[in-house]
Amino acid sequence: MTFEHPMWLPDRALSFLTGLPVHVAAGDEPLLDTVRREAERAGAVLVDDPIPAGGLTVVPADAAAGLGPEGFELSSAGERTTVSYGGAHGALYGWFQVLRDLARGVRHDAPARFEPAQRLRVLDHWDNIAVHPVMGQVERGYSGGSIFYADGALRDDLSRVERYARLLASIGINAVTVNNVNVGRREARLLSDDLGTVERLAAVFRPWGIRVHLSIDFAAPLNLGDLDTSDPLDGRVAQWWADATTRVCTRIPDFGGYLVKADSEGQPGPHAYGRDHADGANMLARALAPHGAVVRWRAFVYNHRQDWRDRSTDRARAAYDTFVPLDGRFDDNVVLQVKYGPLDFQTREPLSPVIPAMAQTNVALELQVTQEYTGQQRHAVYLAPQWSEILGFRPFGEDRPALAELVRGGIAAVANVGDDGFWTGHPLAQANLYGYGRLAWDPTLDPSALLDEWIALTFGDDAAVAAGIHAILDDSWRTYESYTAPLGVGFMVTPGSHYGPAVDGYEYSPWGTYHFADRDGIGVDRTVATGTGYAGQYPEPWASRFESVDTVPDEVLLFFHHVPYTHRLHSGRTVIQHIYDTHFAGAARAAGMAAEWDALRGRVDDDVWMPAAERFAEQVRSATEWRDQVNTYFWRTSGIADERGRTIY
Ligand code: GCW
Repeated sequence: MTFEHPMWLPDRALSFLTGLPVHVAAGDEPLLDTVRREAERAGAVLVDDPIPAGGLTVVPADAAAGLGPEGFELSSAGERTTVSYGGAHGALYGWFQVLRDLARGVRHDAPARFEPAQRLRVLDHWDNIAVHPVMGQVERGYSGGSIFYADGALRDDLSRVERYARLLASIGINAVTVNNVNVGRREARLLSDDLGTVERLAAVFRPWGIRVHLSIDFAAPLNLGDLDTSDPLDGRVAQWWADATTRVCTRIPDFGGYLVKADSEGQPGPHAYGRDHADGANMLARALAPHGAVVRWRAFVYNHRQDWRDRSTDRARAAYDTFVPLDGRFDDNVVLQVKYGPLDFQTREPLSPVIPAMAQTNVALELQVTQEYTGQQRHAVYLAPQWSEILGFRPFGEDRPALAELVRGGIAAVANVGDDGFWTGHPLAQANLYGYGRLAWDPTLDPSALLDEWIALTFGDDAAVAAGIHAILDDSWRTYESYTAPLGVGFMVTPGSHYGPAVDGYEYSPWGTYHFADRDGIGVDRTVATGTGYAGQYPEPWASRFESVDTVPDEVLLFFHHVPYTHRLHSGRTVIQHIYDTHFAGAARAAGMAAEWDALRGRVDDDVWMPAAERFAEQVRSATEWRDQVNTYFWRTSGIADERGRTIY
């Protein structure tokens, strides 16, 4: 590969520091060395004592300031800016905050305090070492191959991984999982004879304050050929994991922990031995605890072999039914990792009821930065507004805590980076990685302001470019929603690839994702009164709000209710007219976005403009296809014409 885009950290961001005196407190913490190297790279003048009157000073904060190990305070007085850090991680994060501020002309005359809301801010890579016959090198990856692995092994040259680590540190990410949660036989060996791969990756991430995590095969004691069982309550199995974990942590003392997809979509788990998820998770947790590491156990568990004729099973209920009875049984270093919605990373879902229900468990929220169901990095879809809505949702009512305050186990997301020259396929998909890191640090940040921050750091200060890209991306998630599955009904994608429309693609499948459209109406009755009872998994006031068609928010109406096409939304439109109107408007808006990008030709570098322009053309084609298939399907099914007489096929 010849071309590599610098993302939001081009060297011009550093040039603000060229020639400036920088003082970094004495101390041999490796992360302070990283800050010193950053300063040298910027061409700053490193000075010891005395602390210079101008420039930048990076020093430990007074204990009285009460900063955590990753926190820092910034203040400017005259020509001097001071970073006071709680621990060396804070020094590194403070450094990058200074870069952001300098690039954007922000000053903190009154001291500003920065502290991450979550201790764990992790990106999970679904990268395989051996190329998977269907999923390829990266499962649900839309940015080329893996940045870690090629030709069946770890890459020899890890310099790109190092640049990636720096980018992640600059947005506050402090952990990375280096392999897919679907663990193949080859990848299972990362725990045994190929531990050297993990060790090398950990060495690259370490100077950037990033701990490495590993997805493990729950049946490894069996599959790696050492035992005839992987029963978590069998003493030999527990000992096997304790030994394996000690080996890992001896070679990687700052090892972060295991990520486990168990008894889910064919992955092995404790159920084979009649054990439950707490038995499985605690067994691993006990192996990890002496080393200060965690096990993240995924709550994405459901029956993926459902008979579509079976109306008594509701996939949306599965995680709650499985895990809530286990609340209180998980060890302290177990983190239950829950996808934001009860189904699967759809463009619009109600928030998973598991999160508010498990008060005695460390729950982590799982988001998807890779755009599996949101345009696969061919459509420009800025997801920070979705995440911000999720994080700000108040499950117990308006005057009670937001979701971000209920989550104590951290924030995780599936990564969107590969070996492609832009890192993220679509050049504008970089905004999602940036937005994720910043929101994981501070969930109260405004996504629209974050977008401007990212644009300024990435594209410089041409006001027309800034305004143009802002206009394209700011509302792009809602635009995508408007030309795809309507009103929270979900899953109208092509089976397998999950790209492009197939209204009935999953209707008669075993995956439990149905919309039940017929000539009279559409949607899934998940009420307590007449449906699957899912609405009752929420606390009040939401259980009642979702239960009634009168109070359910329009955007999730069809997730909770089966209604006639003539049902009138709060917006005043009927469901059928809403489908037509949003699909015409959405496809038109996609064309508008492409035109706005066109207008930036010559203002944005050609090597960025061109590949994005190709993707905008694909987005317009695909949005038109979505519009026509969805509108045609519902016109033919309902027989109700568009009030405005537009073309439907
Ligand atoms: O979203 C679905 C994906 C699978 C994925 C699974 C999961 C890793 O289609 O490819 O498998 O979720 O989250 O485990």
